[in-house]
Amino acid sequence: MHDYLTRFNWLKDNYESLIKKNNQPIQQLSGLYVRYANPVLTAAHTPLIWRYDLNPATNPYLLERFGINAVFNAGAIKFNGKYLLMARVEGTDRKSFFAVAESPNGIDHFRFWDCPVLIPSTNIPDTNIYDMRLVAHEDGWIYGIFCTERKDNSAPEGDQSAAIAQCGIARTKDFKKWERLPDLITTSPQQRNVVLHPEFVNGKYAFYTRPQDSFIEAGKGGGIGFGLADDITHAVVHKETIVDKKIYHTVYEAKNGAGPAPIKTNYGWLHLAHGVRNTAAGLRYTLYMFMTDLNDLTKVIHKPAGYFIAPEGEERLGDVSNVVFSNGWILDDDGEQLFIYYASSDTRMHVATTTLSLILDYVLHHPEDGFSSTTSVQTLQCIIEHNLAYLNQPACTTQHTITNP
Ligand code: M1P
Repeated sequence: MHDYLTRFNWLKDNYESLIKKNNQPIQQLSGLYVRYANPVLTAAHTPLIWRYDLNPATNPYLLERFGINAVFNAGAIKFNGKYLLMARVEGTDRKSFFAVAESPNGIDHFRFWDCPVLIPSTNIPDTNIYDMRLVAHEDGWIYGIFCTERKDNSAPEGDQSAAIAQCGIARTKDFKKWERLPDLITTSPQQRNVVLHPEFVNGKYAFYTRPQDSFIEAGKGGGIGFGLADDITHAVVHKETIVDKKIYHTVYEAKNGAGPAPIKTNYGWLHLAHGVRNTAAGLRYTLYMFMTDLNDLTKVIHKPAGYFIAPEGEERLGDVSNVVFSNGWILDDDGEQLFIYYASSDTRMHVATTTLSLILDYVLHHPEDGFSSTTSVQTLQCIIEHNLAYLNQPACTTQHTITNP
């Protein structure tokens, strides 16, 4: 009993000091956002009452009875004055589930609610569910749009990893009671990273999709798609239009996917997305932004070149290294303060804070990608000439003219 109590107090003290730890801002050279010293959620943030049987009669050694491997890819929303993250919690058994963690300020002191979320199944049970986007739709419901994964029964018996990914849809008013709706139906074999647009479009529900040929490969799906459905209770998208396509030799050459639901601004709909490129060390996931037209949601009107957030430091390491992924952000009630929640390497959650004014300046004025080394140098030359003129310095003098051999 003595050992039990010592261990219990040690666990409790560690847990409470982790939850109560204040987060410290870290300025970034880019000036685009502020990172924070500590992740906002990790496996160690999950409640002790999930992981341990606390009764010394049934667990005299106070062993963990339910292991948590990682907490990542969280949806986000402000609800009743609190910043909520709908985290993807992954057990050591590899199954993911959803759980709500709440913070009073959005940057630290995130504490999980006592019970995880039990999402009802459709008549084809999910094997694994993950990556929920939370969308407060103008129809009055809060939707949870997530990926549901089931075994691919057409795969040969020897292949126990083939899966089919589709878009699951559930809705709630209080985050406690959830109504499951039928999965989204599209013409593509698989779907992941589907997001619901927060407003009706011509009286219909609008979805950002990610058509894909197989479980891992986006293949000829092309990029981030867009489609309309008449009825959310039997959502069918008959036509997907590619809004933001994969492009050779960019940070979204291999695949891309929508992040959280876009934010409406005076200039257009602001999108955060992830882009995936190939490297000799495997895939690298970074986050990028673009803006679509207020009247034509399929038209990209601004798109800064390159990534907005890439994995840095400890973010680069984890279960799936070299990954940042975001499916949640919160624009605060003042319409200005922006909290960007992102996961690193499929392991933990972070926050970056910024303002809408600053992000609009970035999206509207950061140079676009010219898709070649030459255009990158030309862009750079324009910036340098502009600076030299401003500083009353002579224009670049060391340029070489390339002559034909
Ligand atoms: O492992 C990185 C990410 O891979 C998937 O994203 P995508 O479908 O774009 O490749 C998702 O499974 C995501 O959960 C994961 O973080």
